[in-house]
Amino acid sequence: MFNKVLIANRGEIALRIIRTCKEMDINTVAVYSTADKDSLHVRFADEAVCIGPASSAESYLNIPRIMAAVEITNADAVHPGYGFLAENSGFAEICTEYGVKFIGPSPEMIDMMGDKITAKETMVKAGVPVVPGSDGLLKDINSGLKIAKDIGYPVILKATAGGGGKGMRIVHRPEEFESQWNKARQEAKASFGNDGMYVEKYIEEPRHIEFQIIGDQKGKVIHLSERDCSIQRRHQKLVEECPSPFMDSRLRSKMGKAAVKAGKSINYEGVGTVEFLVDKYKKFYFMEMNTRIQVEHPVTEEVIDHDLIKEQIKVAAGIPITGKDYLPSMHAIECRINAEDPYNNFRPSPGKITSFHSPKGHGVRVDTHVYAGYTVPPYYDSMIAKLICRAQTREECITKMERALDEFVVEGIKTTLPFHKQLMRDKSFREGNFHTGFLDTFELKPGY
Ligand code: MV4
Repeated sequence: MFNKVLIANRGEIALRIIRTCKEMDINTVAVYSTADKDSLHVRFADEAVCIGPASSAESYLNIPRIMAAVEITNADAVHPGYGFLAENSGFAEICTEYGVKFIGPSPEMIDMMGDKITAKETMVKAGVPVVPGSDGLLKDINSGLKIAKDIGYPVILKATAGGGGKGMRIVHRPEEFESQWNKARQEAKASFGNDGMYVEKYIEEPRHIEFQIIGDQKGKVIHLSERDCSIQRRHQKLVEECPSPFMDSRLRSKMGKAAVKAGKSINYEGVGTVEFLVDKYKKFYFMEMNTRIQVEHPVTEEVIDHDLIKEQIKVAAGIPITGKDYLPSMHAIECRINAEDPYNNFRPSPGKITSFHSPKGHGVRVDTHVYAGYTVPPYYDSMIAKLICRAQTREECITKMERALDEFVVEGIKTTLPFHKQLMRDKSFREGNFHTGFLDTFELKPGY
């Protein structure tokens, strides 16, 4: 097992990783920017190294500074968390060159899944269902138009370097193709420096259902059930849950097998997420694979009752997986509490938290790095807490979430708490009747 893990991240996930390391008797090193000097991850780690000023580029994204912290503290592993350098293959490679374990998959695996066309081609070869569309990169606009005609409109143009919605355009009619093609390419070029595009049949009103997988160094891969992440706004997830209200045991078995097949075909090592689109006929299609621990991992932890960070560290240290696929034995829902004003287009609302009281009680979990008196800096993402509830049934889980949201007090800044309170009372949400476009027509009313 590792002796000392450096956590190349901040906020709640840095704290989350430190907690598990403590329980595993592993020493921890926090790195922090000057803006985070009062953060709990700095206080709770065994050692802490300041790596630069507030800007991410000069701190949490700065590989030479992080490697300097690795060197002076003599850490033998690096946990990247999510975001920042978690899917940066160059960082994974440099860690390996330094002789420290990058807790995650190999650089090659990160690159293979980071390029969406390569990822899709790999899944086709493995026999995982994908959305009908172009075979690889589109050579020019005319080949795109021809494929669109063959598969039928609407279609969706996607950037191979994309993900998370950037460089993506829906095309409803052939007349729109050229303008959407130009817009998508421009956006991809500006965002990723790569304007390679592919085209797919557009799946209308899909669910986003992802499977958690874990692979060990011996080639064993298992799945740990799904998470429904259809409640999103502008490609930012706000609520995740397991089981998906859309799931049945037959579909779970089929999708779980496909997710494991996806992982096995590439000899996947570490925790990963296989994202699928599921249409109204319950047909499912591979969308993307994430090669990191995700924000919403606690939902899975609550329903299978295992510490995913611990399992992730164990496989990184070469310990084989012993169990088999895990099925949910409870219901769990996570609400992301962001420092944003839901009444003003979810505008960021950084600043000093003057009072903070987090909900407690049976089946209630809060993952957070903030406290009364803490100042939310404006430089990083706006999530300040994750509220996770679990209960025997979805009904009870929603009821518990309503109770917990009512107990949650955050003063001094605006938060997404009112949004979640209204969502939990929404008829369609309660009936499990929603898809990825659900929030496009959701109107926040005053009084929450
Ligand atoms: C799609 C799609 C419909 N059809 N692909 C959004 C981000 C990126 N991961 C892929 N995305 C989508 N791909 C086809 N062929 C709809 C979306 C999509 C979406 C997917 C998951 C969650 C929220 C979404 C919101 C809008 C569009």
